[in-house]
Amino acid sequence: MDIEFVRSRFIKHFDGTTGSVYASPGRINLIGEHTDYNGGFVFPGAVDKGMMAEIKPNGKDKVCAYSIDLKDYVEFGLNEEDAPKASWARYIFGVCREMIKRGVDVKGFNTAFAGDVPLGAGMSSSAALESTFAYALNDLFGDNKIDKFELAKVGQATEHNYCGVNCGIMDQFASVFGKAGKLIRLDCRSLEYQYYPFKPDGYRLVLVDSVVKHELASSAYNKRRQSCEAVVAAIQKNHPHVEFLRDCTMEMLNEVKENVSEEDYKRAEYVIEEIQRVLDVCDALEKGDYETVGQKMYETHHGMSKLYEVSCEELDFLNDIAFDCGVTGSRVMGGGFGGCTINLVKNELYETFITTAKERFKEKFGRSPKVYDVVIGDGSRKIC
Ligand code: GAF
Repeated sequence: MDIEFVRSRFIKHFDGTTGSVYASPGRINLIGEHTDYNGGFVFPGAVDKGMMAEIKPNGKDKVCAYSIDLKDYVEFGLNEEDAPKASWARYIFGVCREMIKRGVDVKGFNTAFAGDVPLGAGMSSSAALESTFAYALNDLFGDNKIDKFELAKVGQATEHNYCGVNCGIMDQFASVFGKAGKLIRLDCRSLEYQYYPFKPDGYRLVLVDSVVKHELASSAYNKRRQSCEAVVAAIQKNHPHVEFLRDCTMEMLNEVKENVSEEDYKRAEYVIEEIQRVLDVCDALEKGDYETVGQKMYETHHGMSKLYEVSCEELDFLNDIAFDCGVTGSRVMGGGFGGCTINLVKNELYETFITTAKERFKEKFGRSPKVYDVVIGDGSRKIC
């Protein structure tokens, strides 16, 4: 993301002066989908693409926000009843409100922002936006008294309270805590985390974007979470210590098979298996065993498609192409219902895979998928 680009738009749109510039990244996730809100493990990393905002206190009691990419301008006050209608502005409004709730004396400001993380690709552009503003408001109005864990929670609470998505903590955590060249193994219950160097010798990590974004993805996402909670409630009757699906075994799930719907059973089966897969992949990565990493990725795709049912025709097709081309690992990434597959590809297969994926996808769906090479980058920061 080019700072001069954002700065020039800020100057042009406002009073000709400059403010401070902040940035936060989107994320990839090697493995561990829909495990975060089940108290499980995830294995994400920040990317070198994200959101950047120039911000300057304006001495007024309102926020004046300009989305450079959408060429849209919104003003809003800082009280609860001032929530803007534009969905992009609700992210900024939500972050302001959540910071105020945590005792930060947020005042009015001008801001212009832009992003280079692809929208709707499952790379979490919304978390990048939330983290950028949480980090900035903490610096500008909060003497940096809010710690990084809480900044991630501010973004998550924004999704819950202002955007209608009951997401887990993975995206915001990866955006705030990202480190160049490192994946993060995160325990989503305790928020204990470890950085894993990620430089797979002889392989490339590449995203293939189906450019599909399904309507109703948020309500379908929330419904998945409800299914998991329903199963936990059933298991708790026999096992009161159980807090999340993370605490459940397949034996426990089978004990309540007759008491939960077939659909909820499948959802829980996927989550229990997926949490174990994250741990297996971490072990495999430590041994440099990329074949196992790849095999687990395919298993995740199968589970997301057949049990959790968050894949779609286009993503299943891309996964099949990867398999046919001999790609080591491939799966749908992020919440699902569209977006990208993440692929672990041997260097020598890269060109063949990308060419084949583009050709076959175009033949079937009449348009080309987009391709992004993954570079693992740094988390939230002040640029200047
Ligand atoms: C979305 C959510 F925001 C995350 O919290 C996570 O649940 C992910 O979907 C699926 O793993 O990105």
